Amino acid sequence: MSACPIDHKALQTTGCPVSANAAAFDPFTGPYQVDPAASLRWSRDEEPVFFSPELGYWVVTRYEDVKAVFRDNILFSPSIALEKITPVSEEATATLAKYDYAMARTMVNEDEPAHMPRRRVLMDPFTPKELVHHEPMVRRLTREYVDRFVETGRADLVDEMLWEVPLTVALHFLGVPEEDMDELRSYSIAHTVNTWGRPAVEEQVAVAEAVGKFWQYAGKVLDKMRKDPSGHGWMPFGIRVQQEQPDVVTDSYLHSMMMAGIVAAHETTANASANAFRLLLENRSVWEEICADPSLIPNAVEECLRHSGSVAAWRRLATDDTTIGGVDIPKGAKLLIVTSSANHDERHFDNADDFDIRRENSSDHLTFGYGSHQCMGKNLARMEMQIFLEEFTKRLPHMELVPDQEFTYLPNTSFRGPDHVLVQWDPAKNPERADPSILDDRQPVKIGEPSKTNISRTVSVEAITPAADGVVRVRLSDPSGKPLPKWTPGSHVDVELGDLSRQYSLCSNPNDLSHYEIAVLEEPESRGGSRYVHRTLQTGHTLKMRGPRNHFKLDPDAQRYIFVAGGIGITPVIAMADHAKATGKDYEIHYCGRDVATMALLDRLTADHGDKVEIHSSAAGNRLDIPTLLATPAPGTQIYSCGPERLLTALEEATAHWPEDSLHVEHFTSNLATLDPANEHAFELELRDSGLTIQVAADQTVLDALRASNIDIQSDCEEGLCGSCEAPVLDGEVDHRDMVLTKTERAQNKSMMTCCSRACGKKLSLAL
Ligand code: FMN
Repeated sequence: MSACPIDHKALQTTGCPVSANAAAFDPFTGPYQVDPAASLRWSRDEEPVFFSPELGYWVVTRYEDVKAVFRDNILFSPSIALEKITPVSEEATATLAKYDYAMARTMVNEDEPAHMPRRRVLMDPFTPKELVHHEPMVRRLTREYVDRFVETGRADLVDEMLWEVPLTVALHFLGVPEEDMDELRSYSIAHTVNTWGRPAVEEQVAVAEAVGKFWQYAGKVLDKMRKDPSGHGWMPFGIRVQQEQPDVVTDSYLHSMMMAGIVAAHETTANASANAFRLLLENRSVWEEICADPSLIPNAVEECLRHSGSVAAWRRLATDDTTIGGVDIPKGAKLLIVTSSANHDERHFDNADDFDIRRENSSDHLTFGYGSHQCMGKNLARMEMQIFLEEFTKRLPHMELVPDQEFTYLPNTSFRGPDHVLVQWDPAKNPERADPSILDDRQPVKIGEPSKTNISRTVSVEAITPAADGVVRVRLSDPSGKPLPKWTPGSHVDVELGDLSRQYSLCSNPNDLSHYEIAVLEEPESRGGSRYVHRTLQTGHTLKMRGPRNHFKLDPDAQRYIFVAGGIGITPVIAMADHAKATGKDYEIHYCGRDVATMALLDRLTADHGDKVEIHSSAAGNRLDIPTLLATPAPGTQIYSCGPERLLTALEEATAHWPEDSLHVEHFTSNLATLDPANEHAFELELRDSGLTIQVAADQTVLDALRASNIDIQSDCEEGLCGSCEAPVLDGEVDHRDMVLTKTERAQNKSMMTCCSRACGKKLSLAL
């Protein structure tokens, strides 16, 4: 038990200000071991940063605070990340010494300025282009292990597969020769207990023995590799780098790196996979969904990592007096940053306790850490988990958890996964018995963060009805009658039409989730999407749909709204007007079109909004006089418009003298030209949170350059329309080319759309 670090004299309080909950916090037993996120809900709500006298650590539990600690690796040193959380007995220390155990700093716990130069030179084998080469090995191992038990009807997924495959993958990735794999495998577990657990005194010596042997054996294997470092794998790569840059990658560094690399790649993935299977099988309908549609697997993996990650908490040391979430933290304070709690923070994840594989921001989870120390192997782990799930959903979709089993966990603060996951199935129902060709199906692995493009749901076309000349209304619903996700006015969905993906605004009633409605205009110059809706799509068909997403949100605080729609741009506007009416707001609608026969939703608009609507048809000669409408700025009034470019430009001009950001527009089309390297210049991208500087070539987008460097960033339309790939800008002038940011947002230069915008000058700095 550590002394309370609070200076009571200075505070002039009597008693210790550690709250009862904080005093009772014990990460080694009870609720934290059962469910760390749930056990700290009180903290997220009431005391997000607290001192634990039991642990001697300050505990940080909210998303933004945990991320802020990860972001600053100088103020919050990683040096204690691998420190033994329970002091080691003298006997155990002597045992480790017997083996010359000299685990030094590794990537995980190394301070600057040493850390980043090493990380940079050792990163290459982890980039997507290199990882692709490991995919066949992961597939082969997964297939072999499942083959062993697929006909038996019962297995312990951990003992029979999930423990060994990630370890073997890790050993292959490191380049360890096959003949040395078995021995290294046997030592690996001891390390976790040694570092993160609370072994009893008598256990400590046994653990130290195994750790010492692990250390020695790793040294032997390394020596062998040194004799011929030409092979694939991270260690031979490291040895080659060492030959060129011996000051950056030292001898002792390689030895520590080998041992830490095995642990880092092995247990995290084994535990994460075990957690994922438990979670998915406990949520049977989700399991069935991914069996039916394996394209959902990449995001399901991400949501499993968020909801039930294998790294429950991590550690940092405050190198100066500071504050976290408004709480004073003294220099020298040790911090337990509880990523599993951050991942369930309602302030960042809506309905955070729900397990939702279509969640758009699942991949914001902090299970891999964040910033300059983010897990280098994250994409290898993602690949393994995707392949495991693909194999099981294909071969054992009928597998279920053995009922009433009790899940146990190795008591430790940081690594979390069940010791056993028992499953059973009827081998007579194995799909491969009836159709062995299913074994040949391959789901593409998504290396890197899954983009939103993967998160789709199937919807049925309930009805297609004419809505005006050239416009149809399409009614969509869930095939099993489940309610569709909630949405807000201004939202759109992305719909797959043949090989194309197109966005359509929702124009039905957001309170009725039994169906969605969209209205689609057949474009005379259609690239295929709207033509497909009009000519191929039929009632009873199913479609893949993603979203809803909203980049055209109604400001709930506006006193008054002016809605201006041009043609098919009425779709988001009508939903906004419905909302304004329902919430008793003052509003007016101006609906402009060529002639009334082509104007969709007119009946509904006039029926529901009566005298609030003005129809402007050029055929009837009553065009909207925009300059007159907007002649007098009205503070508190917000203008929302969607329609053809010339309408939006006219509105922009007419509101130049209005308060900033009075006008909100949504573009249906992009006028983004394709990237022409002859007219572009290369520039440098500084990624401050990651401590990296990368180059963006003239023929490359910022998004491409980020992906190639293993930076997680989402994207969807990749033509500057949807806003998914936004990144925060710290420095440098952005050449904005998107259709999403407002003029003020552009001028503020605080964010950019990485799919299309570039640097005006030679350099941009981003908060990534
Ligand atoms: N087109 C429509 O006909 N109705 C809509 O409600 C609609 N909403 C859109 C919402 C957003 C956010 C965006 C970016 C576009 C929207 N579009 C809408 C345009 C379509 O996505 C698509 O570009 C159009 O149907 C033409 O596609 P095509 O050239 O493949 O036929």
